This record gives sequence, C-alpha cells and structure tokens, in this order.
Amino acid sequence: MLPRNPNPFTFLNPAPTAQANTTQQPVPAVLGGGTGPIEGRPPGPIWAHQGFTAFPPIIAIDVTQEGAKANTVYNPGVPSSLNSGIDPTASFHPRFHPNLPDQGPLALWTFNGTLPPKLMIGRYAEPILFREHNKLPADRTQNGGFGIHTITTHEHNGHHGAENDGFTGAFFFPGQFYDYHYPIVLAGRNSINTAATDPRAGSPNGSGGIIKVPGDWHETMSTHWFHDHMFSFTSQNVYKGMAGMFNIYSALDRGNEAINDGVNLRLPSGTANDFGNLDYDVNLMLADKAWDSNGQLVFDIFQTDGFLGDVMTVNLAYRPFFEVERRKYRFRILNGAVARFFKIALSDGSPMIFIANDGNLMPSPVVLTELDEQGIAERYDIVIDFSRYSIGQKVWMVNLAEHEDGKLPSKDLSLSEALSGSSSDPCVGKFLEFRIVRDPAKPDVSQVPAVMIPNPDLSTIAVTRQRTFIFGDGAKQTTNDPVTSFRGPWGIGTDGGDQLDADFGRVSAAPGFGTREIWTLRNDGGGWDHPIHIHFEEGQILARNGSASNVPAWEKGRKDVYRLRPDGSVTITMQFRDFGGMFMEHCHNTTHEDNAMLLRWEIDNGGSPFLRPLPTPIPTPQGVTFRNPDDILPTAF
Ligand SMILES: [Cu+2]
Repeated sequence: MLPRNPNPFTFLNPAPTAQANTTQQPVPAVLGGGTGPIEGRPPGPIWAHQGFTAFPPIIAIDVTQEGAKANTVYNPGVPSSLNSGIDPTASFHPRFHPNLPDQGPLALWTFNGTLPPKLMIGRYAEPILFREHNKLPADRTQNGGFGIHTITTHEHNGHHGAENDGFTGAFFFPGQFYDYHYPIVLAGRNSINTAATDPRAGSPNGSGGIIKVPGDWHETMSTHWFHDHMFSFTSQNVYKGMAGMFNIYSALDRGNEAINDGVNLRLPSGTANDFGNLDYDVNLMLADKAWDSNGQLVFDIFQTDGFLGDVMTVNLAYRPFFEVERRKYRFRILNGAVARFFKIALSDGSPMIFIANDGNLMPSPVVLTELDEQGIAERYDIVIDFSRYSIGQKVWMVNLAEHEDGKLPSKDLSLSEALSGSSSDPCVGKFLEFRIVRDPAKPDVSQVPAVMIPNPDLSTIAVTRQRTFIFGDGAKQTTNDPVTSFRGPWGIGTDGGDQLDADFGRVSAAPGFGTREIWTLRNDGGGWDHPIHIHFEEGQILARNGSASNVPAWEKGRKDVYRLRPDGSVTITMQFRDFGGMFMEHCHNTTHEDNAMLLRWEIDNGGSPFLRPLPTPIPTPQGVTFRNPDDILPTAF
C-alpha cells in the first residue's frame, strides 16, 4: 500500500503549489544540459490545479518511478494470516515467483521500484496530493530494450481537472517531479445536492459517521487504477510495471461491512477500521507477461496488432495462491494487460456475484457463472462466497478467453475446454488458486444488497450534440509534428471525417462546459475488438448496435471503457462538467493506442483561464513551452 501522510504542506518539500513549481535545477548533459524546472507540469495558469483553494490537499502520497529494487517497507494493510502467511517484515524481492530471479532495474520499472504493485486508498472529501518523482535513468537507452523514461500518470477514471489527468503530452523527465491533485469529488457537485444535505452523497468520517459532500450520489465511484500514459509508449511502460490500483471509499461503499446506518451497503471488507478494510476486499491486477531465458521481462516493440505474453500473473505474481476463509470476499479485478482480453469463471462452475463495472457499483448485482469478456483497463468487482466450500478444498479462477493474436480473443472456450489443457494459448486455464483454510473468527456480516447505486437520471438534461467515432486500421496522418504527431496503422475517424493517426496537438472534439452529448463508438471491422476508454466522465450505454435491448444486464451501470466487439457499435451518453482542460479518448488495447488510436478532446469554455482552443504543451527537460494546435477538426466545436 502507498503510505498516506496527512498534511502535504508540511510533509512535502517543497510544498505543493497551484501552478507548477518552476524553480530551476541543473539538467544532465545526456538530456541537453543547462537548467530546467524541478516540476515537469506545464507552467502557468492553464495547468494550475483547478480547485486547489476549494479542495486543498489533505493527504500527501509521495512516490517515485524507478527501477526494480527490494521492498523493505511492504505493508499489505492486513494481518499476515489474511495475506497467505506472507511475513511483511521480510524484504520483498522484485520477482514474479520465489523460484524466478529478481528483475533487474532496467527490466522492471514500478511505483517506488518495488513489488507488489501499489494500492492507493482514498475517500471522498479528502483531496490527495500525489507527488511523483521520476527517478528513471536519464539515458534513454538504459531501458532494458523497451519503455521510455518520460512518464505521465493517469488516474483512470478520475473526475479531476485535466492538469491531473496524466494527459499523454504532459510528460516529465528524469530528475523532475509532477504534482497530481486529486480532489475526489462527486460529479455534479456544482449543480446537484449543492448544499450537501443527502447522506448518500458522503464520505466515511473516521468514527462511524458520514461527512456529507455536494454532488450526485449516483456518481459515486469505487475501483480505479493509475498507470502511465506516455504518448506512444503507454503499452511498454505499463507492461514494465507502471500501474497500481486505487480504492475510493464513500458513504455507500465504506469498506466496513458492520456499520449499519441505512446508507452503507456493507459489502465484504472487514470491520477493524472505520473505512477501507482490506481483510475481505482484495485487488487483483491481471496481466500476461513474457520473460527471456534469464527470467527477465521482455516485450516485442514491433508487434502492432497487440502484444501478448505467454504467462499469466496476478498482482505480478506467477502461479499465485491465496488463502481464504469460509465467507464472502469482494475481488476488484483489473485487466492490466497490454492487449489480452480475459473471461473469468471458477473451476467448479459455481456462481459469482457481479457488483461493479469499471469501478461503478451496479444498480443491482448480477449473478453469473462466467463473467463477460473483460477488455484491457476494465474493472469487474465480484463477490465470491467461499462458505459453500469445506476447509482444505481448493477452487481456481480460470481464464476462458483464448487469443491467437492481439487483435481480439479468437474464441471463448467452455469451462471444460479451458480446463482440459488442450488450448494452444498458455494463458487459458487456471491462473489463481484459492485455498479454503479456515472458518472466519467472526461471523460474516457483509451483504450484497439487491439495490446498490441506481444510474444518474439524465432524462431532463437536453442533448446538445451527437458525435460519431470510427475505430479502424489503415488510418492516415495529416500532420508531421516531431513531438505531438505519430504514425501507425490504427486511427480514429470523427464525425464522418478520415480515420486519423494520433496527434495530441489536434483537437477532435470540444464539448461545451455543462452540456450533455451522445457519442457513438463504431468498430470499423470484424477482425478485431477495441476497448475504448473515454476519460473524465462516466458514461451510460444507451445502445449496442443501435438497440437498447442489446445491452447486457452487467453493462447497465456506468462505464468508462466500452468494448466495441467485432463490427459492433456502442452508443453512450455523458456530461461535461465540474472541471475543464484537455482529455483523451483512445483504444485501451495499449498497442493500438500507441500505434496511433488516440485522440484529444477538450472542455475549454468553462471560464477563465481557459482558452478556445487550448494551446498544446511541448515538454522538454529545460521546460515546457506551448504551441497552437496543429489541427482543429471542423466538427470539433
Ligand atoms: Cu484497439
């Protein structure tokens, strides 16, 4: 877990500032020499933290991005008995398995340079200042063959100002830091429940009660993750280990199963702390990896369909087991792969209760014996009741989705096919062993209520615009900027225009602040699937392939990643409110994203200091300059 340090203004040195800190420091010769700012955030008012005065940071999280090293401060947040007996005082090696070698500092780059991957804990009404130091090698050839030392961290799907969104072009250099300010507010705070009278719009107060906050309680979010978003290098950097998870606690989703106040949903978690108990609430980050004959992580940078690994990892552990008690557990499952889809079942075919999609609790739970395919970056929260098993029994999580290449799953196998070992895909089959070891010391008082979080009602909000985005290959590039423009087979066509390669200097859409729009995302072909991520606001799926009846029960909540399916389309609605700036829409098959299926959209008329359009940041080690957009699509505004 990442340490939560109260009061960033005394804990962090220098103290965080609303605008980027441009104090100068020497720049290494390999990065061009001279001097540059200590903070890599673009300078000036446009990239100042929005709401820095209204939401002053209360918690400081101070992290590095660096090469692999032993973890001497491992804190799982639970007793060793609930963590499969791991001794947290023993040094935790940067390795995928006890019988595999340590990863070298050029192969594995992670938050704080250590394993396991980090979990950030937050709650509404407690703004976080996340200071990230870039301690990667200044020489960009020192990367173990893949990855780049310039980084930008996206808090997926944070409802924050764009300066804190990890914009792909707002990257920073070795020797610099970047302050991300996460206000952690409910969407709609400026228009809904503005007097903060509804206890369902709230946060745990630390002593069993609720701090009421403005905003729409239907927009409460739970399971996020954070990861690198470097332009055209996201796949390599995330694969190297630049990813963690982020649990957000609220009045509804307290992380305490015992508090019975009529608001708390009492989902499986634990009771020791007021909020954020992890005893029975477990994050699982799935990712396929590959290593060389020396056991070091490897990646194929020339594979543009989508890189696939041949070994499954969970929280970067290979062949893991997890000891569980005979009771209910919540699992927050993240697909943290580059290009692989998963489809999860239990080895005995028994049911799982699907409670959250992309970090948003469902209107109602859905009982499933096989989850839907899970695209890259999607989060599925499920509850498994282990009380049906006997002590000494084992059950496994099984992957049913078989890949032949990185374009899409080639086949979803039946459970018996997946367990038979006949698949040519080594990532099919059992990948996580649960060992049922004992009865719980205290009775399981957790619940899965029949009603959780109904969708926000948008019916009275006029639809200002409809836009269409087509995702395909054979795209073209109309710009040639050495920093912002990239060429690749993949691209996005906007509102009937040509399919274009990514240029973070191009404005493809610019919804008006405070409006609602309907966007249709269309797959240009049947030979691939694309999990499309739209930053900043949660969407509701109105239709698949043009019909509301095609939307499955588990997609009837809010989402931030939309799998298009072969030849498919998804129609969604979303609002644009609370904060402004430049955001992104892209395929989260990160190989596709990097090659170059990504576009920039912006909310830029929310008031001073926003310009129409926003200037593009151009980072250098000596400082960030700004340039007018390379291109503005005719339908953007
Ligand atoms: Cu894609």
